[in-house]
Amino acid sequence: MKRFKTLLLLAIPVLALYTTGCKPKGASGAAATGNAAKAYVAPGKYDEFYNFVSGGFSGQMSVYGLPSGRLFRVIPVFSVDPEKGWGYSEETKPMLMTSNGFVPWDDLHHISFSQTNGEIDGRWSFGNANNTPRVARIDNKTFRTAEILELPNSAGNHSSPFITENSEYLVAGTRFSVPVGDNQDVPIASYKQNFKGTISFVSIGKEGDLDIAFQLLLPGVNFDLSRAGKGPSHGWFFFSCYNSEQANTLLEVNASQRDKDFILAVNWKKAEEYLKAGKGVKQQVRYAHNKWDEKTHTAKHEIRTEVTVLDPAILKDICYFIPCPKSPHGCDTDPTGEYIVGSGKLAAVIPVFSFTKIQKAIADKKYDGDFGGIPVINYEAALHGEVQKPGLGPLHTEFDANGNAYTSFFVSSEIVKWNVKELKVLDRVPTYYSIGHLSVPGGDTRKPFGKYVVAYNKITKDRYLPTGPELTQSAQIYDISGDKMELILDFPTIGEPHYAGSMPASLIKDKSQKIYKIDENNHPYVAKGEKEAKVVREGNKVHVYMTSIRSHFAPDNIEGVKVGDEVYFHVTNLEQDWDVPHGFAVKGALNAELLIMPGETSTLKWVPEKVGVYPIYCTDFCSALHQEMQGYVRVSPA
Ligand code: CUK
Ligand code: CUA
Repeated sequence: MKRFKTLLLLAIPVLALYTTGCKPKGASGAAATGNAAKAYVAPGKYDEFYNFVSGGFSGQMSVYGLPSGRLFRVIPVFSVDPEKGWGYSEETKPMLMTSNGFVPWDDLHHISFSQTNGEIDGRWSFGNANNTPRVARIDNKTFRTAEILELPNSAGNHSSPFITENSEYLVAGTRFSVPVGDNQDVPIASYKQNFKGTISFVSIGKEGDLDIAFQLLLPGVNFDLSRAGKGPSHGWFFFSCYNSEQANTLLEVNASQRDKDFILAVNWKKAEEYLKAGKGVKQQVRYAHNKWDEKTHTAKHEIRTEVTVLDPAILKDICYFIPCPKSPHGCDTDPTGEYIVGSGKLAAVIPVFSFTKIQKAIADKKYDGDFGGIPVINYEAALHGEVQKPGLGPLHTEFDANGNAYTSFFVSSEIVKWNVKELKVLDRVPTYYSIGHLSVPGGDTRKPFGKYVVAYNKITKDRYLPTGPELTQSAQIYDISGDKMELILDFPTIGEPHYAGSMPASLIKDKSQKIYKIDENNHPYVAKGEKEAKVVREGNKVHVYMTSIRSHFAPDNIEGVKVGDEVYFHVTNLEQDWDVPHGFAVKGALNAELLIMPGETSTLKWVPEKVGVYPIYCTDFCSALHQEMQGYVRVSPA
């Protein structure tokens, strides 16, 4: 408690800096030193990296160019997006189904990429839904969310998605511990007895398919962040966890009493052995699995009903706790796989653990008792060393290819570069302001590309033209190719950015999908040419098989629709050229637009409530005659 107070006191001058609006030295450094040229990508030229950024409470993922900071695309993931019809078209609605029904929003914090041999391979990106626990896989060919899997026995999927070095698993730890099993109606104050945390190991198939292989049942704590082991530590996972006090209210007095919380080390290869040996317990639970089908251009939603749970308090050699100073947040493994960096938000040092020492401590049973039946490894026995006085409020760490680490400091608002082996601080640079995550291209893999570190900030304050009470969220790019980090660009982001990842453009750009072949379109309501355009009535359902091509719809005048009918506009875009989507909207429809990619079919459902003649039109400027791309629907009395 005392230590915490001192830290707070230290933090006050730094915080005061923000509230007085005084600019720290170097705030306009980029322009002054001409560093902006390093972020300059000439018009018509491509960026070197794709930068995928979490959209925080927007629930989406956005894609930027690095180093230009130019926004290329917002990929709708967990939230509806009327601009793209995501969650509005009949084809995409199933993607947002959960065991609780249709959920139109979530909170996406972390990004990860598929890997082969510990290197980014460019196939897929993954994101987490923090609120209604889910994980998503994005197909990097189409920049579209291809799969969403709900996680049962989880409450707040913050600690996710983290990928093993050959994409064997996507791993997800629950943020909130909750009662697990049949009896959910227990007093909140019975946290210690009844609340459990879980970690889900989701297998990733050859085609990317997500499937819960097993879950680990753990004592009630909050899992925060995690990284897979790599190289020598492949087969292990490391999670930060806080609230080892097991308090059910996280006021400082409760949850930050302890001098140390934990890092949880998980031997998942061992867990696999137990699973094979039939030591798992099957549990009946309901969770959604939603998958996009490229052939029918439609998502399928199913409810799955079973998971297998392993209990590491009984199966002794899967899990180990390692003490870690004060409210660990980030937990990162370096490119060699030997060092594990813990970042206590309220700690004054950065502890670095050694995988070799952890193994030895386990072999020699250097334990300080147990926590919920899981051994607690002695701190010193696992420790490689501590970085002394690095800054205030360490959060997250990324790495370059030269043995250096870059840690974000929320409270002192800076990035600190330090040497992993020697634990020596090498450089520090201010961020504007209060950085959360940071990201080096490949900086969480065995092969970091270095070059840049991007800061994702929590407070924007005076960096942009005022826009009312809230300013844009913001990121900053620093050149790290020299000894000194240099700020080269500020750029705004969508939603609150948490983690982000970057990969060389060469991994994706030539594989990027340009069109869908109309001959291969197996949508049940496709019209492969204007000759197939038609209106079919089935009871009170009206199916309009519609085509769109520059610059008309067929049919474009529709009659015979009655008030209260369910009208389905199945619009097929006949175009076979890159970047020629057509849009579709109906006046007054309680829905969004459709944006239909070349060769694809999308469906808008409309139940007209009033007699009238309703205009329809294409929303996406597609040719000189785009404005002529229109029509009418006549609605007659029922
Ligand atoms: S958290 Cu946002 S700053 Cu959700 Cu990864 Cu650390
Ligand atoms: Cu089609 Cu505008």
